[in-house]
Amino acid sequence: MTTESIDETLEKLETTEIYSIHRIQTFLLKEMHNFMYEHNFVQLMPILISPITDPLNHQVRPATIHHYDKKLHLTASMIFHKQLSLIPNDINNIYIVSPNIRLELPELRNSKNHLLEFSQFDIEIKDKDMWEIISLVENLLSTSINRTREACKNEFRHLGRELPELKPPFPIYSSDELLVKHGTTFESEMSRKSTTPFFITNFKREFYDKEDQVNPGTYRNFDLIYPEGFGEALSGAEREYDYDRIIKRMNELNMNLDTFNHYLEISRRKKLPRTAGCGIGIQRLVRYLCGREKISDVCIFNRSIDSDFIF
Ligand code: ASN
Repeated sequence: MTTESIDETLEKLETTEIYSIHRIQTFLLKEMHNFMYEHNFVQLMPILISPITDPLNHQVRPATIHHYDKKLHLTASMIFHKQLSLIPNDINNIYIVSPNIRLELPELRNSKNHLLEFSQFDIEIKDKDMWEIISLVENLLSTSINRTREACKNEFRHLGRELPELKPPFPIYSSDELLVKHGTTFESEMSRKSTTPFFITNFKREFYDKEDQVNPGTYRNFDLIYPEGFGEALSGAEREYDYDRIIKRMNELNMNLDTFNHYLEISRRKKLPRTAGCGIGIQRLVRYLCGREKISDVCIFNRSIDSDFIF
């Protein structure tokens, strides 16, 4: 654990750099909200405690609290609430700026792209496929980033960051193709070499990312990767919604079905809508825009995995 002293905390709070970073973040989020409003999205408020949360694709320490005799999880992502909120007939597009808690294990201690708590710009749409989400998110990010680049020239100058203009469409690769070509470190290697963000499709991960029925063993999901070595930006997918399919995927991953009994009951009653979506890590996005070394460099309050933070 790296201990953080009062002097170090004050030093960070007193730099003007952190204010330039947050001015950029403010403008960026304003543009992203405008985009969603213009595209008819309904904004939801975040949910912070729930009997179920995202099981994630990697192990984290449990983050739970108790209320009476009920055990509640702090939100790891709002994936299930996103799906459920699209049940009403007239609601088709939703998004949330959602705080997520992930008590990462020490293995990720040196990661420059992980925090114990972060926020994601989380999007879900009814009756759309992954290609439509890819095209929406590419449009959302390139429009908002290019406008921020123009509007925040002074802040970028102050940070010494020359952010290139984004020119969609971004390239799309599949993970199996990259694995053969570059080996297991394809993501970080391609991110370092690339000058444009790019998508990678087809990862085997959480049960809720849809398996391709035509090509079993392949998955209708994707990540967006930033260039210049900034790594993963977001993950997204079409979702499993059919009861039998969900049970099959949960069993493959040896999950405890009892934990999800109410969610499963909704899908058994055929109420879970067919949706697709993605979640953009906001601090990762700001780190890329501002060209900072570590994700904690863009946070006023440090939430690095091994930091013994005092505020
Ligand atoms: N928000 C992500 C998604 O929509 C899931 C996650 O953060 N684990 O796919």
